[in-house]
Amino acid sequence: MEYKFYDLQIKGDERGSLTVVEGNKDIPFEIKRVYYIFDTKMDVRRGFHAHKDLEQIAICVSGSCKFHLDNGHKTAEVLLDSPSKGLYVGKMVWREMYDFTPDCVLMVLASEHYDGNDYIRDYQAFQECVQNV
Ligand code: T46
Repeated sequence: MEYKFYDLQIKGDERGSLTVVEGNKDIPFEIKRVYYIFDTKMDVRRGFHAHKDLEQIAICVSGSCKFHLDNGHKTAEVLLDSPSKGLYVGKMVWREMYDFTPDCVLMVLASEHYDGNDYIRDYQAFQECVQNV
């Protein structure tokens, strides 16, 4: 399964906390895009796709949410509940995000610019791709 956690260093002092992520240093790719998901309504499930080439690191900078990950052979349920916890999700992993808390801000660092053609949104098509590898 192409996922793993990165422990992001917290630089805390009497004023509070600061976490930094540097591309190609703290994480294994150059950061080309940042987006964040917030104000997610209760019981909403998002995602429902895999990426052909994109690699990403997801960080809950506030609140928490869960990821359902699936590589076509194995699945995993993963909790993101700390701004110092980065979830790496590699290519060809089906993802669904759920159980967003009302204060959840899910920030995602991406290895590529946005490209709608990189998405596989049909689960059957995803299964066929990963079974043929
Ligand atoms: C992912 C999970 C974790 C853009 O125009 N540019 C962007 O960079 C992104 C990410 C999205 N969009 C547009 C496309 C849709 O019209 O924003 C709208 C919502 O995107 P989407 O339905 O793909 O959102 P999620 O939450 O299903 O998935 C997102 C990312 O798209 C995806 O890469 O891995 O978060």
